[in-house]
Amino acid sequence: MNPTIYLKDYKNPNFSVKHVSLCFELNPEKTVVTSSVRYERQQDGDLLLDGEGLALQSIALDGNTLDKSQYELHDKGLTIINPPQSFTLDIITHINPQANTALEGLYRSSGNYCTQCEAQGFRRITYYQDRPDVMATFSVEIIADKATNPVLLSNGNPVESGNLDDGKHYAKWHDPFPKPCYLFALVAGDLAQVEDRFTTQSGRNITLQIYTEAHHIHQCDFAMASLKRAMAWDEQRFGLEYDLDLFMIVAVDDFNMGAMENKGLNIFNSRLVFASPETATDDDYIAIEAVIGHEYFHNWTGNRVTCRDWFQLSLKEGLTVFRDQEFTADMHSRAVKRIEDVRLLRAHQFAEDASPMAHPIRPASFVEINNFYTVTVYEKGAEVVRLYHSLLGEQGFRKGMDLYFERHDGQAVTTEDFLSAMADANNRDLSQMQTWYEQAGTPRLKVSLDYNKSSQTCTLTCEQSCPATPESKEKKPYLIPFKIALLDDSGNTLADESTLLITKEKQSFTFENISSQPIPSLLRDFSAPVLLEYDYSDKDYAFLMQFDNNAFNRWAAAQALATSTVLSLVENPDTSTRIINHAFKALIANTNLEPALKAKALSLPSLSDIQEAWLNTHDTMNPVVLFEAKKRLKQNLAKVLQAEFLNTYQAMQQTSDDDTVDLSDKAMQQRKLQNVCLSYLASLGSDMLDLAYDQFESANNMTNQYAALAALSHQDYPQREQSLKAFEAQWEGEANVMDKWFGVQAASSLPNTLNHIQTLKQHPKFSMKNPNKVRALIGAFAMRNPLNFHAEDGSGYQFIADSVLELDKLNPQIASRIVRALMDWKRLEPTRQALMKSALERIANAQGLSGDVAEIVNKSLGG
Ligand code: 7ML
Ligand code: ZN
Repeated sequence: MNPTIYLKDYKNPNFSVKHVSLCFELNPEKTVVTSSVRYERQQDGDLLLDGEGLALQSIALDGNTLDKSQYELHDKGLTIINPPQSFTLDIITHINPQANTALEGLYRSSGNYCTQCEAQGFRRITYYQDRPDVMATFSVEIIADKATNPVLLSNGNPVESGNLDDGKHYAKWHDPFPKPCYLFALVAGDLAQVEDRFTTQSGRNITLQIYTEAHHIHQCDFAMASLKRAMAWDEQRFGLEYDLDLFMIVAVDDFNMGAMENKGLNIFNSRLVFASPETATDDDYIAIEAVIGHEYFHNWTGNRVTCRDWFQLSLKEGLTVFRDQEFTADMHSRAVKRIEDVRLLRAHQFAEDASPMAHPIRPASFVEINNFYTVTVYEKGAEVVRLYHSLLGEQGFRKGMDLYFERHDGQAVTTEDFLSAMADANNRDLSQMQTWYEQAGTPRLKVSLDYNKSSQTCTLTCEQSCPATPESKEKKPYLIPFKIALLDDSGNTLADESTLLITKEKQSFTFENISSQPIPSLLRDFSAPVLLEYDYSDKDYAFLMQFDNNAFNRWAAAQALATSTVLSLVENPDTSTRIINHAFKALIANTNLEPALKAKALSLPSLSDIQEAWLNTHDTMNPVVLFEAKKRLKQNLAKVLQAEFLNTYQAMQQTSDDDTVDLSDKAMQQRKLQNVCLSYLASLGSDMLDLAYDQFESANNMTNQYAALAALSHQDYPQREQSLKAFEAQWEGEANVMDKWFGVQAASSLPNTLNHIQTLKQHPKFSMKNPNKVRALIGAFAMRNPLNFHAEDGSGYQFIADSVLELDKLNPQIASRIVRALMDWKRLEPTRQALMKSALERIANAQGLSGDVAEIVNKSLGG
């Protein structure tokens, strides 16, 4: 087992770096990396260089080859023993990009070279102090065969290029901004490009380029347009301008994550770049714009101001997610965006916070940092940044951001530095915000209302608590901005919207001149990442669904009503669904609601949401029972409201004479609602499936084609096979579309799905070495197929265990993502609990397990 690393043990590096010169002689199996680094002593001690999987060729200090007694070589790095005050270290290493299936460091994707260095990939390229608080300027020379690698890219500005002997050529790059090595990037290969330009608010001209394989270059226009919108938005909203003259994006097929913000040279998973209406869904379009924004925004929140150490990851990620959320909200519907973000948080982050992997947004310890790129660090981290925004307002938040950059540009800092900038810029004491960084677990906010008719006063009493989590049992109270309003029984406000500041464990707020018994609208816009507990009846939810003048809360009420109904159905299958039937009927009939909001409110809560709600009052659960109850509610609503769904389905259908696809927000919203209706209707089976089949046949865009295929995928329907075959034949040449094809089959609730997945693993387009394929087939089975994953014989768990063991040898990061599906065995009913635990134990006992997987497995098994 690898050692645990603690935040409290942080020490400054012994040496700072002035400048790094790198030279790469690229070769698939033996790339020669020459590094020349100027070091300066900052404090006593040896120079500790990280390095993994490197073949050391030579090492020289100020030109003199080091004697074996002057350094120590071990499997995690190299120690230079007591070197002088300042010196230059020259090191030559050999690496093998072709054999690199972990996709960390320098590797090959579709015959091209690319890198991924965050968090600790640079140590797989050369020996270096691989830590973000070591910042330096970089010069890079790349030498490669010209015919196979006409394009040679690195960070910063191109300096020089030319031809060499033997059909080789070279390019030199210089990045003038000091950066940590995790932002280093290199790309080489046979790539096409599109180019555009952007003029900054101060009048500087920036060249923008997107690179990818030639046959995809026509699918990069939307990404380019998104980039320009992101650049303009960051200037308008935050006054932040781009700093180099060149900004490049490269799209590759083999990538562990979504994308990476390397200085001046962002590298993207191709699924987050390529878009055409035939191949990308509307959701894909919105995601591409958001991620292009996210990586671009990192240039200031991450690159210009970076993290002192990896415990501070949320400093850059929480803040940058907040910024990309605001970007999308400003470009599209703010309410829809808020709903989507909260849905994601509640479905995945709340579950993580209740799991053995629960950790604060700033963890106090870790074994493998790659395991902490989590929904907690990212999404809860963004919620915590949003708390400052709620507390300080847009202007106060902006003042805090300005001071943060004024103080820390060019530095590697901590979350405390961010907190201080926000507090100092606004003359506020925000010290209680620190609790959000230090404690894990989702806070509970229990609220009760007391109305006094004679005094016309209403008192809200709020009690906060937080369940015990691995890092601590005792919890300090949080600072919670609690946005509320009080409504009368026709939806008029009795007390206008206000934000109550909760600071204590228990606190009361009294409102005057309240003329009738109010219905409270609580936690508006989800003003804090807490679990609200208030004793609403189903009738209250139905009322709020219709009359709350906060759009987010109307959605939240619909979700709560559906969850409450599902839980009642579990307890008693004969429970009346009259209230939700009526409420949904009124919802569909409401002509004032934009279609996307209607679609959101009609979408039933995720199973994960329902599970969390169930576990609020039970120790264990049977996911299959919860799934079946949700399915029954869906079918029941579809049956009762069939005419309404059908009418709306037809009303939302768009026709165009020339077969062009309308990508306006309005058209996207209509497709959203159309396909939510289709999903309800298809749940009824039989002739309703013809509707889906017709849509599949006639669709001219991926949104409708995919939604129809997904609707068919769960049904034993004569044309199901035929549709899947047609889709495969149409899209076998488009890797990212094939991922949808794999995914839709892996998520199918039909019996025998697991056998089918075994067959699909042999499909020529499937590869265990490609993370997108693994996520599409194996990830989808574990995450989006509760019925088959939780099969009563344990076959689903064993399949995931087999897959994890196979993957761990190729790509530990991906194996470690998949293994989390087995982590929550303690929450299952006894039979499944034992089966899942034994699958996990089989992994734990395997030889040569990676540190990545071992950390998750050990935490889950309580080691
Ligand atoms: C977040 C990323 C990583 C890991 C991208 C890798 C990143 C680290 C990188 C929001 C949108 C798209 C991708 C990600 C994400 C997990 C998620 N620095 O920029 O954060
Ligand atoms: Zn990021």
